[in-house]
Amino acid sequence: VTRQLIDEAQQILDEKKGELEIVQWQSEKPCERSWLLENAKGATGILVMLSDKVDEKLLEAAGSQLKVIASFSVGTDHVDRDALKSRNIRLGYTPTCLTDAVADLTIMLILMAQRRGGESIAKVINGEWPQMPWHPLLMTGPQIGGSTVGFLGFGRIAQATLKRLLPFGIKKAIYLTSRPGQPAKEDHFGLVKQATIPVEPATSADQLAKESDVVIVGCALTPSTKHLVSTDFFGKMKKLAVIVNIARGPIIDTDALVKALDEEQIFGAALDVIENEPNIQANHPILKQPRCVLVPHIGSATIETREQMATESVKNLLAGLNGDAMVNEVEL
Ligand code: 8YV
Repeated sequence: VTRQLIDEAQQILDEKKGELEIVQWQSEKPCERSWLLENAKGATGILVMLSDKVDEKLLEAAGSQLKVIASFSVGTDHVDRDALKSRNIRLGYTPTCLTDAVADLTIMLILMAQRRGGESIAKVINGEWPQMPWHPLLMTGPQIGGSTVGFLGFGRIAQATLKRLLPFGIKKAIYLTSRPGQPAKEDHFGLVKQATIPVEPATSADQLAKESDVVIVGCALTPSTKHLVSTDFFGKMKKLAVIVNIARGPIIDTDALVKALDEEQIFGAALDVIENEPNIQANHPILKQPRCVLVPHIGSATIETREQMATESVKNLLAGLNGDAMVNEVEL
């Protein structure tokens, strides 16, 4: 178990101590790879986080008795699924319990980007407020009502975000999935078929970039979505458009984003994730962009959600060990 857990989750695990030998990373710092490789040896189950790469090397280190990986996440890009499949190892994850928390944060980020939240807070903290001139357009940004919102990826979190956006009076939603131009396969809240505004599949990333006032990056990170948003994409976006990333950092090319902001090709950005997180150098140009808000991957960070993620991960781990049904299992 590569983290310390909380409350119910830790309790369920501790109650198993008579039956199972449990080896758990004890520090609040992220688990070290060398510790994981060493302690995985002989394990039948491993509970991991996003920063723990589950690859051939780890599976080799663990040995052929390994039955289950339980991930404390909805995303599984840190896991080599093919390697698990070929070894008949099951994979548990937590895809549903964090939907609301991440969708809530997405709303915060959209408003931060449109209403210049980061820039505003900085002005107050830097003591600039008393000197600020006043004119009608001071600190103004585009309004959320009336926006066309483009979703790159239209799964549960994106659809929960759309549900929250409807009362703001957005005009239209468009989305791109791995099947461009096709309606989303799953309609989690009945909005694909029956929203009060047009909700339409985009035929390409270009179309989505051109039409959207707000772009929400909410797709999985795969070889085909890495740098899906790069110079070309930014070049097609509207000057007053904003982009929000609540998925995975590498979907947006950070250098291209810095350039787009520098050259005022877009209005602003708000990111929960970024390439090479959490190791962002203090002098990274993105941190100097007043129109970019960056928060440290807190999408799922509500007390309720994190408790549930922890509990579900432990339940998935134990179910995998016992050959029982998991709360949520990835079909490999
Ligand atoms: C992290 C996430 O799991 O679930 C995901 O895919 O990106 C997050 O919810 C969480 O921050 C714990 O590291």
